[in-house]
Amino acid sequence: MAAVLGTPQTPVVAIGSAFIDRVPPWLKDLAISLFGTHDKTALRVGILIVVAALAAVGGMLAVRRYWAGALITIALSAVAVVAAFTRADSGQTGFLPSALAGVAALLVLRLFSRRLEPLIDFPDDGVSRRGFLQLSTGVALGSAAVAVLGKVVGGNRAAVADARKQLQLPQPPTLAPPAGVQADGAVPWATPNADFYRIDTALSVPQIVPADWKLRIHGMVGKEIELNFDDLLKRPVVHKWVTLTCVSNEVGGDLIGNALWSGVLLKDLLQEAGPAADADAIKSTSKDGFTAGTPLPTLLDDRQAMLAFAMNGDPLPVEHGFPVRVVVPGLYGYVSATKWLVDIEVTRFDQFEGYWTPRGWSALGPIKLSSRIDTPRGKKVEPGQVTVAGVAWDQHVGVSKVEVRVDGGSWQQATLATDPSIDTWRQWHWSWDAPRGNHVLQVRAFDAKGTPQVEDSAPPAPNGSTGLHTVNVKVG
Ligand SMILES: Nc1nc2c(c(=O)[nH]1)N[C@H]1C(S)=C(S)[C@@H](COP(=O)(O)O)O[C@H]1N2
Ligand SMILES: [Mo]
Repeated sequence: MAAVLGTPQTPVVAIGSAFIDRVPPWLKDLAISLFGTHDKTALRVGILIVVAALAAVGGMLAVRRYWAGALITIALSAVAVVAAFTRADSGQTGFLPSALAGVAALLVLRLFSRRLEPLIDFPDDGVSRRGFLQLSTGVALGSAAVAVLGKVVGGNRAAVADARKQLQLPQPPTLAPPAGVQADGAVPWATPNADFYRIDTALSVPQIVPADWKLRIHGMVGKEIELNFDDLLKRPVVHKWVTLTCVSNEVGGDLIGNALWSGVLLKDLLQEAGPAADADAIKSTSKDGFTAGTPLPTLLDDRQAMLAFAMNGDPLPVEHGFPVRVVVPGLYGYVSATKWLVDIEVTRFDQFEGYWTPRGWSALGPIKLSSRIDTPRGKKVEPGQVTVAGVAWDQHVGVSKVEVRVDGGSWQQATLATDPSIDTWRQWHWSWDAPRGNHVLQVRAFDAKGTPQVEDSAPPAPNGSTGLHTVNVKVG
């Protein structure tokens, strides 16, 4: 139904999205730590279970008292309709799937309760039984037909997938990682798109064909700019390795990935627009109403913040922001990396709040210096020479040293791999003469100025976790 109407707001998506907009930070963290990047699947399944249970109760009530079942049905669809109305990407018709689903449910309920009533009083009546079975089959076939129609008419998704496949984008000179960046035993220095962590509030991913994409840069500027996808591609293109990190990443976590991004410098576009002298931020907005507040200086300095359209040489995957997203080295994603970007307002931090700020997260989100052990992890190793390796990162500051210690002993210096710039993670390895027994490995990194990472444990909220990654290893 939602597909026929060309809106992402199916009843489950509407309720789920409104729910996501309202969860407190601790619940978001809990969901991510329980389900990882499958948190959205878990939410969908959860909503379906709750709705199915309520519908079953409604159905049972309706056999004897139609109005009681009808009331539950109306309440359920009302929740979905209200939820749909609160969504930025709802448009004029966003409430319709939920409303129509409610009407259909009422109709089915009415038909079923009529057929079931005689069956309860006369359980052996063959005619009533046949009637009931026919009705059940009819309703099942009808639902299946609507679902198939939805898939066929839901061409938006297919059209976007198709447009993405057809797209010819300027290619980087090479996709190969620079020499010497990979440490043996650490994760791949370049994260394949398919393995790149995904975090966003979008239960149904916004679908934008490049031909429809438009960006407006406005607000406190001398000259408003509006550009479409072709205009964007006509501008000088940069290719740059940047490591993206989520503020919700726990110590040792995997909400971090490194990719070769291709795009257009925000610095050039913003300078063309001419920000007012007292502007200090941009508010970037996505198609589905997510917003990020980013300090203007991080977009105007030499770090090459960009409007990215490609990731590791491919058009952005749809779930990573197709066709255009923001990438700002050094800042957590929630304050910078807006996917499905449609609007940039030049403004001041005292005039607005980004999506996560009123939900318990800091307005500013520079990435914190951190380090992680990738190997050995979770498996027994043989006594003798054991490779300990991992990654460390302090984007746009740089990592100068990494140390490892065993069982709380003295810190040992690890060997650093090279880094092409201060905007990517830096890999390291250390050779450990491992004795038999159970041991504890820890890692710490130092930034470019020689300052060590914060050892005290802090949770992700409000502005990023701290603490030492600690790994237990069984040797022998
Ligand atoms: N439209 C939109 N963009 C978004 C978000 C979002 O919820 N909606 N989440 C941000 C957050 S919190 C992070 S960490 C990065 C993650 O980008 P990725 O999914 O491509 O790894 O996207 C950012 N951009
Ligand atoms: Mo994030």
